[in-house]
Amino acid sequence: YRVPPLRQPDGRFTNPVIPGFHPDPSVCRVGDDYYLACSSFEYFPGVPLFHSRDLVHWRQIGNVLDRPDQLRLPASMSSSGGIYAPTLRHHDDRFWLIVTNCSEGGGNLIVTATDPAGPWSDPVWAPGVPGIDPDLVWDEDGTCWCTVAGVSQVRIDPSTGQTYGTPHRLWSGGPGAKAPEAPHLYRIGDYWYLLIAEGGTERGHGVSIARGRTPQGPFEPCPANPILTHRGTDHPVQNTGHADLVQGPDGSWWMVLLGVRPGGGTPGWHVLGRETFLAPVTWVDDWPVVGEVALDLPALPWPLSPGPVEEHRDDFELAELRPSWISLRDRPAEHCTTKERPGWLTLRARSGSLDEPDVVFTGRRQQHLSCRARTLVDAAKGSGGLAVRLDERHHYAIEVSAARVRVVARVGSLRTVVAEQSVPAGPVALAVTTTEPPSPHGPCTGPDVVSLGVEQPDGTFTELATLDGRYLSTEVAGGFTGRVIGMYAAAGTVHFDWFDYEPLDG
Ligand code: 6LW
Repeated sequence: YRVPPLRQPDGRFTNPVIPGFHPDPSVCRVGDDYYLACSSFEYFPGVPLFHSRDLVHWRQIGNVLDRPDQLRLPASMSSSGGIYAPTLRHHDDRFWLIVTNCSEGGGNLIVTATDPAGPWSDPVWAPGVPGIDPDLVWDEDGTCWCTVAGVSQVRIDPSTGQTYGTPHRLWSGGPGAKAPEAPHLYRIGDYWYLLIAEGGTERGHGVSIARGRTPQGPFEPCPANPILTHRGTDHPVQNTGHADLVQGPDGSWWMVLLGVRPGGGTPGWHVLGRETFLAPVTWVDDWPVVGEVALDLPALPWPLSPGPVEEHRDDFELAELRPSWISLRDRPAEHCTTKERPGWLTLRARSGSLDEPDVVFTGRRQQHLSCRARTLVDAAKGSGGLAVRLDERHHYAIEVSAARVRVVARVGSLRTVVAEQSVPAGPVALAVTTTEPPSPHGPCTGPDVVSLGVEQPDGTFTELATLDGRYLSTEVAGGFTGRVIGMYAAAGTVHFDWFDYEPLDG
């Protein structure tokens, strides 16, 4: 399923190419096909996997970690734990993905597949890998090197996870820059290139590069470092970093990277998480030069492959949920299933409210600044509803319980019922709309307005609350994720007949 990139009248495309909470992109090309993986943190299944033929239209074809024996996240885990920063590569007719499960009982793990849509193998654990953001690269004689944030490196047998020797420091990035991380190593022409992110994943984020004659270095930093950063600028895309390189169908070079789109005046709040952008790369004196991370990409000189567009409505008629659905922490059938009441999604509560890190919640990433989500909920045997979730401490929800509907807002340590009214017995249609505020300038304007309400049986909408979206932004909440809009069960068993997600901004 894919969200179409916006196409301008002159044929240009809109960045981000994968909107919404899709950070830490890692890309690989196999013939005419491109595959891209992202981080997924506290959600299950983990590591969304996308396919493209043109680098701008990406369709999610699965999730790499979609079985409990590949991904276990502890009940005590808080948001922004879990799965960080994969590297996806193709070698020896197989896809290899290495990633860190940062929660208790986790570590670095490697999975492989012949078809990236799955199934992926059981994990091989690599306890000798000395950090997060692991990268895999093979040199000419088949030796595999694993490079991690820091930046250090160890030799590894990726089929067993066994490492050899002591980790060896390769580079610490630019002088004074914090958090050298997200390394990727490539053999391009006569050099080995070590691409990293530095400056932290917030406004100071950037991309730097060094080159050497062997994968173990020594590495010479590029005199133009950082080769990409938007720090200190008023560019509409901020926090640019955590990149990976790939060649386009015509042999030109491109970078995928994460960036955010802050809105709402100064200082700016981003609400969709870190998104995947595309930028052109040229080479000067054997160093990469990154073009603008433009909101409008130039028309591309190769054929485009748009593919099918995601339907707005999911009727829950299929036995398996679409790959874009993500559940908090896990998805056992006793808590989340379409098989109990055919044509409905059934959620059975386990731990109460959205304030809990393991509330039963299944949603999809908010991918548009303006959008509308609706669902028809039958809460005759429980309570639950529709939520915009950033984390367990930041969410707005509209909940049905005992023929009453309530809007609940949680912001940090504050929790309040904002509105409440009775509803007729029977299923209730709930709706959430996010829209950009009328005036995007001035310090008092938030990035968006979130309105929550109910639809009456005659189709008219009753708005119960309108809330400032800034409190569900990463600048307020911190963390590494973005908004997810979805259904949850706070008590008992709750059924959802359908769920609509409709972009309103294009
Ligand atoms: C990731 C690090 C980063 O491990 O954020 O932006 C961390 N970069 O490389 C979590 O996504």
